Amino acid sequence: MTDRSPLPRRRVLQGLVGAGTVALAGCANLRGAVGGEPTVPDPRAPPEGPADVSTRLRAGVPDTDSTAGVSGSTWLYDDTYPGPELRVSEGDVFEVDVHNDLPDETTIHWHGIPLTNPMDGVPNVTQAPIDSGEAFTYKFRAEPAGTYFYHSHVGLQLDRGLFGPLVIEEPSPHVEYDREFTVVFDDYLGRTPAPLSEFASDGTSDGGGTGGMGSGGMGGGPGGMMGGSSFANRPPYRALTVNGASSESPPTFEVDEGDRVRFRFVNASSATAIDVQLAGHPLSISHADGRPVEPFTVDAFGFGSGERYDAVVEANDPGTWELRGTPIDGDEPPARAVFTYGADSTQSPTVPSSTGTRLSYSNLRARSPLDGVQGSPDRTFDVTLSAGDSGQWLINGQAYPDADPMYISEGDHVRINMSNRSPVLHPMHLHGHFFQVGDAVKDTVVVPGHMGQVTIDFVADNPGDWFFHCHNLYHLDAGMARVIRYVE
Ligand SMILES: [Cu+2]
Repeated sequence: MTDRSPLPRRRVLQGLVGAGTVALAGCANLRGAVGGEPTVPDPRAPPEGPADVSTRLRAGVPDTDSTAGVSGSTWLYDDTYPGPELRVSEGDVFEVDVHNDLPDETTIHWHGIPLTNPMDGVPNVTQAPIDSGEAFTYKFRAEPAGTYFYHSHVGLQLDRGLFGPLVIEEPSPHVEYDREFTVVFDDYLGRTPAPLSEFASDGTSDGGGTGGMGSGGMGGGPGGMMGGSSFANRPPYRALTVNGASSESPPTFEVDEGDRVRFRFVNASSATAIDVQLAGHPLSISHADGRPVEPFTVDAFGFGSGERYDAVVEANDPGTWELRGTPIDGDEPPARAVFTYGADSTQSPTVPSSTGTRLSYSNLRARSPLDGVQGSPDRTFDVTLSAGDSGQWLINGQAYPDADPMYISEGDHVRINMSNRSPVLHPMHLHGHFFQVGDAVKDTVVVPGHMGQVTIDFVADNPGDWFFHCHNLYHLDAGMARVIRYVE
């Protein structure tokens, strides 16, 4: 059975919950009738009636606490980094009261969950942003089961620390395990995020680094220099963290010999693809982006911002082992955690070897492939991902918001062929839908640099305006996004 095994998540501050009044912001219909625009169907309505599970989150600015490694530029949910893990059972109606104590407007996006459009949390696309001092109630049915995360979708707020894991528990997992841990990777900025052009001009060192995803991997390509700036891909990060801890103070996952341990890995970073490896232990990949796959055993996997993998590990070789998250496109020290059983947990952990098998998307076989994506698509979009001349990131030559919607209709089998004309990888994320990519079902997929090509297929079964974008926050902020709009 599962074990909620709370991690030693560092509570950076025991802050008081803000005492603001609850003012529910109305969720305006922002589509409206516009002359010349096609008619848009109504989105599905959020669930009615009482919620099965209710909680609240406070988005706020913690006091500066240098010992905890946060600065005034770090903004958090409930003063924790990452935000609190939310857990519900599959099928529950889940309600979250979000109180905005930030000096800026905000929203929350429930990454990967195909909920109703008004609850999707994209400012000025699915809802009016929540003003400073105001509140908004998100309500949705928690399905399907899986490992997800939630985060701000306003500007560069995600890179201030406004994210947390969300687990929807399945009633009967297809893999057996004795306990589980959620493992959230992040690139910790520790300063106020800004467009990459501003980092480039302030002379801070760091930046890209190089590093491929290796043969058979999913990413590929150097992650650094672009368009004359070494900061075109990612800002200068202070550290990579796992569950909020830097490599100097790694969290410890202590288990018993013989345990089968399920890890729920989340890449919540804003701009970093990460290679994950556990010394001495193969990883049996059981879920991709929350969706169950036929278990496939590898020594390592890479994942981009917004992707998740679950893996089961057998604790059958007592010792103290390092779980390592290495930046694929950065040169910060790896994020580290300690996995220990039947041994002295204070001894220096054995580090992963540099050799072994790596997961490729072609290894993933969804246990429940999508229905309705076989055969010829009803709509096909050929999408080119590229860099603009002055720091923008483009989809078919356009930088959002100066970009055309992609029109689809309910019931369509939609295909998007993506081709990457830039040298850096792009983790492309579709809101409101899972898509089929090869034999996998996912919501985020890495399109490798240097003419990497990826095709996704999905069924248009959730009317509304849905964001489709790069999950490198800095690429998103510089235009790499589109609205996919249902029309009649
Ligand atoms: Cu990108």
